[in-house]
Amino acid sequence: MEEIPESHPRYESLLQRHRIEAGVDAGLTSRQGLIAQGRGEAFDYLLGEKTIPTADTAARVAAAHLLRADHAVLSVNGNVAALAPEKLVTLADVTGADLEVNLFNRTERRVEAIAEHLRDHGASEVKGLAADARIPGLDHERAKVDADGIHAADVVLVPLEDGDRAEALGEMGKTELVVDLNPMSRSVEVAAVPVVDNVVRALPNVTAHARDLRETGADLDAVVAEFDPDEARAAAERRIRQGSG
Ligand code: PTJ
Repeated sequence: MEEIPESHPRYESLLQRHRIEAGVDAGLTSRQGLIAQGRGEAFDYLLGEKTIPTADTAARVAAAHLLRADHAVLSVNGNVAALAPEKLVTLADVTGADLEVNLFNRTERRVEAIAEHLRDHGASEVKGLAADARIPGLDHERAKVDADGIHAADVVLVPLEDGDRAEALGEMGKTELVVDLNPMSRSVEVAAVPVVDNVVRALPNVTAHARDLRETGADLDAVVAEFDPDEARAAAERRIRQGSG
């Protein structure tokens, strides 16, 4: 990245690509993660590479859910670990949520590398290594979770993934907060709170809202009750299809 000046119009996007490439080289990110990043980039381009107003509202509602949860967990895959490790750790600190590595292309080596990467960025505890419980109804590696982590959580934040685990977690009665740039993805469709935004913008935004909600003593139940996820999804789709919404 040294040769690309910060003034380059695509600097942020190129930086994210670089982080994903470095994540693959470091054994954090799967090679499929490169493809997922390309898909995300295309949606981000269409969204104007900025947080649209309804994504900001959803980020505030996600913060309210994390703050009022009995037990919240931030699920971590190889892409978000490469893109935003310090942002995950800060969000977990501010909201009291646990961090748990949960992978689609799971290998023990990659789980351990991601946990270590998060600890290098300040995480005190990272779950996901025990994998001593299963999400019912899923027959792939993402079903493996910690009994005292995602399995026991009432609120789970799920950044960028495909949708079958999102659906299965919903069936377990958990509240799901999803961050994904594709408003038509299955995980966004089933989320209680769909944040249609790039994780690199959404995570610090949720953190900022959590700090603000706490400092102002906001009524968290009211923030949650007023939110309409269908409207958030529709607004993001309008923005992509028509450039407005
Ligand atoms: O690390 P693993 O093994 O758990 O695998 C992770 C990936 C991402 C490879 C796996 O979950 C996967 O294949 O996901 P999909 O089906 O490609 O879905 C990824 C979704 O994330 C797509 O809807 C993308 O639009 C979206 N996306 C990609 N990059 C970002 C993003 N959403 C938010 N922020 C991004 N930076």
